Amino acid sequence: MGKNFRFIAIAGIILFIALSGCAQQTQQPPQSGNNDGTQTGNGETGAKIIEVTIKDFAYSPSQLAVNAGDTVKWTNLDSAPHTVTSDSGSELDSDQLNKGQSFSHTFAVAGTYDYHCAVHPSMKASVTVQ
Ligand SMILES: [Cu+2]
Repeated sequence: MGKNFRFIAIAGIILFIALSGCAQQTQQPPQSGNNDGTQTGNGETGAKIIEVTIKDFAYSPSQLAVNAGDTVKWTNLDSAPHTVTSDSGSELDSDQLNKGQSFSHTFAVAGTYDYHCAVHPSMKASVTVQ
């Protein structure tokens, strides 16, 4: 009788510890990190970063279609300085980009955004946001 009671008590304590251990584990978030909303690509929102290179006095690709919420990143590979400047309005208004420098912009509103280089106005391109 006394032995049985002790066994049941110990078994109960072990069971209690095991259960509370499990409960603690399930309280942890399923994923660590990536919860700050700054994920780049393959996140739940599907927002992407699309790269445009500036080389030989041209934007490549010069015609670009993106989704609202996407970010476009221009990188100047030329020795000459370039900018990313809206033809009208102020959606795109980069500083002068020297070789190796980048400019990023996130498009929130659908539309066609024509832009040019303020240093070389013959350099033209556009981003269409859908
Ligand atoms: Cu330029």
